[in-house]
Amino acid sequence: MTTDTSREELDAVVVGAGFAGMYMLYQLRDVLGLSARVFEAGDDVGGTWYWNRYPGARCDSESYLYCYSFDKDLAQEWTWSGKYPEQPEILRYLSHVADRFDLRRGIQFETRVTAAHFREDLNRWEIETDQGDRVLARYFITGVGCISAGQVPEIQGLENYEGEWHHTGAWPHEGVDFAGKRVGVIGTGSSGVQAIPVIASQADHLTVFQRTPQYTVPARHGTVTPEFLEEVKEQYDEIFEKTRFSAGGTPYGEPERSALDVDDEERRDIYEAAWEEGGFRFLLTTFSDIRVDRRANDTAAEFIRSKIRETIDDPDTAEKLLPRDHPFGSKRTLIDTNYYETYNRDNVDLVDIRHAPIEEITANGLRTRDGDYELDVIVFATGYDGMTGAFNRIDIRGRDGERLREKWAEGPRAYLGLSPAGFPNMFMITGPGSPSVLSNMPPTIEQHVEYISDFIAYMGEHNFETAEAEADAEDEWVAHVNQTASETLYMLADSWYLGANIPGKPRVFMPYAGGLDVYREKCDEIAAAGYEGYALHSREPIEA
Ligand code: NA7
Repeated sequence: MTTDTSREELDAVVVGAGFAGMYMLYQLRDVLGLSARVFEAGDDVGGTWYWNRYPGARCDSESYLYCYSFDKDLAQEWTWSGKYPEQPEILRYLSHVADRFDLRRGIQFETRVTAAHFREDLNRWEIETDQGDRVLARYFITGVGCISAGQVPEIQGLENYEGEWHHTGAWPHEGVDFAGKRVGVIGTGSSGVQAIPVIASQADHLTVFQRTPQYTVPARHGTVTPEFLEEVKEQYDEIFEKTRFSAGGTPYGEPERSALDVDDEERRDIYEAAWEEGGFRFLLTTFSDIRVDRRANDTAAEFIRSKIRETIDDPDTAEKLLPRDHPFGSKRTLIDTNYYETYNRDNVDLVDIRHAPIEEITANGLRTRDGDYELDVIVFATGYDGMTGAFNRIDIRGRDGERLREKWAEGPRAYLGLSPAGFPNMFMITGPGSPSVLSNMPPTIEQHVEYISDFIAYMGEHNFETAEAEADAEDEWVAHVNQTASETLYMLADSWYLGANIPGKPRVFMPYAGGLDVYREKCDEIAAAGYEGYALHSREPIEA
């Protein structure tokens, strides 16, 4: 970075034009009246939903909850087509929001932020992009997404592969033609589980390479009607209020009964009903203890295993699909449409790469320890360098030139998962250490954006120049995040929540598992106490 100060100056720079960056821009520009610019790598809005165009890509939150709540008219005028919105529909929704609030005017597309350095001499962030932009901004705000840094595993030989290959998170806009082709999908997380049934229906042959069998619950799109989606609008005030003050960003309510306090028949009936209803409700509304008590969890896990055995015709395939090495819900719960049924198709094979790992990508396919597979297309549904990957791709430096990626070498650290100590006036929307991915995303994003916006307004009113998390407050928060996670079953799975999918990444549980409701309360208390835990410095030196 140069030291020239004659460059454009803005009140705020925001990185990313997904749900988070778009709403942040609206707050900064239209509510606070500040100058702000969003830098976005894609050529339009959408974030995750701009990049994830793989077949079957869909949201796992119910459509009427997967939207902004900040504008009543917006909520009333948009009508979803079904229970879970498909990627193109969410993109249309976000495009509609961008039009409605004239957001594109404040977004610079096809521009990646490469560096953000805090200039202590100016009390400003100096931001550089890959398009040669250099701007100064009082506030540096990230809306980079929790799962945006795609991860293609380093498998020997990929450079020699003569077929076509794609990562689900960087899918070609023109689509991929699978007709008549032999396709391999590596990975059976949310992306793989959504893509596999659709690819199977289009390809000549599909081979699925599975490392860890997962628990997946049917989505059941048919259980929501157009009438319901219209009716729900009349109750939006109440629904959004419940959502805001819920643990998981849904209005479903928390179950009170324990899975261990009912007899086998009643428990089975409750699971059956939730299985028929489909989706996250199976995890969230059946029993109070399946996420915290291993014995309770085992009852849900065994129920799902029984469903897998019932569904799969071939017992060997069923055996390979049975998840046994982690509790249900300890990895991200999956929601599917015809996932298990797909393995009954003649053109689909399942290969267990836990026992026979992939050794090499060859010119014509891939080789596992047990044999060769000829493939015309390889789909990497291999996930993301979650929570921290997108930050580490930017050269972010705070006070004394400290690099964020060095500060986070042993795991991410930030007060409230929002503000890293030593990085004044930096805010991370749904950053590591906040509820983020453990909640339905729009409410958790709105909570953060509104907190940041209120904080910035407060700073203006009180003539504060910088806000910086105090190291003690950060330490306490990080300890609290770790303590909260240790009381759950999340620690028992090798998940991306823990960074376990990335070789060499420190094993630290990154989201805050205490719930959006509890988190919101803490943030509100902190704000009411004059932003306790932050050192606030005035614009003018205070004379003694
Ligand atoms: P996920 O959930 O991280 O799933 C990635 C899948 O790829 C999972 O089955 C992994 O197996 C597998 N994987 C990852 N690396 C490898 C290697 N090196 N070899 C073989 N298999 C591998 O990513 P998704 O894109 O599906 O979902 C991300 C989030 O999007 C999801 O959680 C939702 O929040 C939406 P593993 O289980 O690690 O053994």
